[in-house]
Amino acid sequence: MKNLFRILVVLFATVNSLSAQNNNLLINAYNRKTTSLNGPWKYIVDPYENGFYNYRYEPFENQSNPGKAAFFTNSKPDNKSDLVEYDFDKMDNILVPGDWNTQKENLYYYEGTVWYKKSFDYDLKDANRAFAYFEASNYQTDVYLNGKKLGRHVGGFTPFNFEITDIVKPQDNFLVVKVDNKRIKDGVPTLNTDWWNYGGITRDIKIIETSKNFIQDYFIQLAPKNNKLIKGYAKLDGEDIANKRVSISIPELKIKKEFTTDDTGQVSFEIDVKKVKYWSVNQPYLYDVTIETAEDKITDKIGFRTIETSGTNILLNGESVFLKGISIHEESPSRHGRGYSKEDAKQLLQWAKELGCNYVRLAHYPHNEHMVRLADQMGILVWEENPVYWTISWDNESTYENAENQLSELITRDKNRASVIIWSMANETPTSEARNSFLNKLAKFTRAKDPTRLISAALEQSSYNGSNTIRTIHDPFAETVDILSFNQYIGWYDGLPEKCSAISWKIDINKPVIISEFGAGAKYGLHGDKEERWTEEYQEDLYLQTLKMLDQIDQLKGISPWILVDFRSPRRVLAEIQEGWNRKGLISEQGEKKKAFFVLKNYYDNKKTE
Ligand code: GCB
Repeated sequence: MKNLFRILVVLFATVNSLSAQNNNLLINAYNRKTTSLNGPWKYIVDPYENGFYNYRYEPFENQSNPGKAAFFTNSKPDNKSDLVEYDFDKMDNILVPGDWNTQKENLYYYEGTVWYKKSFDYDLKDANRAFAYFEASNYQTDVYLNGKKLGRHVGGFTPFNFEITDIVKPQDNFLVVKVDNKRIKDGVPTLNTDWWNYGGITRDIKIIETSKNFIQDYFIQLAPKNNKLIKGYAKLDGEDIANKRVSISIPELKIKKEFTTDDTGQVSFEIDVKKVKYWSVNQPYLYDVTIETAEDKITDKIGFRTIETSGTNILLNGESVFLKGISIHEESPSRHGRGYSKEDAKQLLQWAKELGCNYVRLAHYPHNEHMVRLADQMGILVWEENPVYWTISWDNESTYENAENQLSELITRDKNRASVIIWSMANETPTSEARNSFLNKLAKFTRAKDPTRLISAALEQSSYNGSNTIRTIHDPFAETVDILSFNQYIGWYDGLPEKCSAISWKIDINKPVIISEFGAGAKYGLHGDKEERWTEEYQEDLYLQTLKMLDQIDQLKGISPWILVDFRSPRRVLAEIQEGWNRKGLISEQGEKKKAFFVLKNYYDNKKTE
């Protein structure tokens, strides 16, 4: 009986410990009333999770009285005899945002739990509500305010928030955040990746203050295939949200429309527009848009464009476009750790522009929001990607839910960005029944959530009917995607660059093709002949040969070679060359441009956009 009671308590606590689900995510954190919690935080490294479990490995938070041993209680001894075996305030500081790996030498390879603590005062207006908003932390995050659990979030690259209205006090709050970046087989991504598994609160954290009933989410974009109609919705959150007036205004278009919410606090709308300056690469025009209720008002800058495919063409505002792209990892060019700032984003996107790009592939997971907001301003088209990479546990239902949740959070965050044109479901996922149905389900979910954008995935190529020189795409998921994208490494993992001239492509599917990756490793400053691995000349030759080969593909509508900048990867261990870096960058981590950069730039300068 006692045991049954204990099981019930544990069950209740588990169900009750809310996970952050994207359906309460506040969008447009940039234009709300916020207080930053960035800066120095106290931290405790806890590989055995002493602060989370008791000695029987039961989570303290599931116990009716966790006692002082649980780190989230942030306890101090009551008197000189009292035993408390930790003290956040005596610990060292770590900066938030920021990965721990590149801030602390002894945490460079660390994968496990670190506890963060920040004390703060907060003056919440009586009539208002407050939320702790995380732009991202990797990978599993448990959040506690003043000793109470706010919830858990799983996934390293998307935002989440928890309401703190009833817990936050004018003084002496302590926010304790447990971040665990252990790789797990059933996770998304799974155990193996070719990038650094940076741990920590890697992006901004802030308190967002709202009115009691506020505008939580909205979608304001042109309807698919109709450039004269804005279609969308707005969603309120609160206890009194039914039957409320919501106005949408775009002063420059002389639009001011009012709508009334339904029982769930939502409005769906259609607004006719006539003379729109369409957002494009050459004219990335953004309109000031205001969404307003009696209690709340939020503004955004939104561009209007259509994106669709027709046969083998990609049409931006009805005109065919060739995507001159580059793949990018989210690494800071100055700090050589996980990127998070506007300056990081600016440097990466400026390099892409310098290369002649009109398009970037943000690989292999959602990047920070600065990237897409800047892309909106700079006129750069964007491919965004879910971290379904290589061999996820396709059969595991909770792995699917996790993947869907991460993608859903990304779409929720970025669905008003004109620059974003493609949602990528996955990267290099070997075909199988389970994988095909996983990806099809994900694509169906994505189309329902956002019918305005294109769906793709970086697929794999294969030989045509066993021929070594004829290549094709043989993947059932090719039927589902709008754009047929695939990675190929002929000349690097598959022969030498000269092999490209022997290859021909036979792709029978009537869709636009994007080569989502090709590339070769080169150490900046290492010179030799073009057959010598790791030299700039080898990489340069591979680009020359590959571009010539790819130009033979009739449906070719874009490329995003691998990759803009050398990036950290623990897989890359070759002494003197790699030293923990994937060297396929066109630019070294020190910002030096390799010869291949200029080959690609020259190709783009001479390539017609349409
Ligand atoms: C790939 C992967 C990418 C790797 C790259 C490489 O196909 O998609 O994540 O970093 O190859 O360098 O091998």
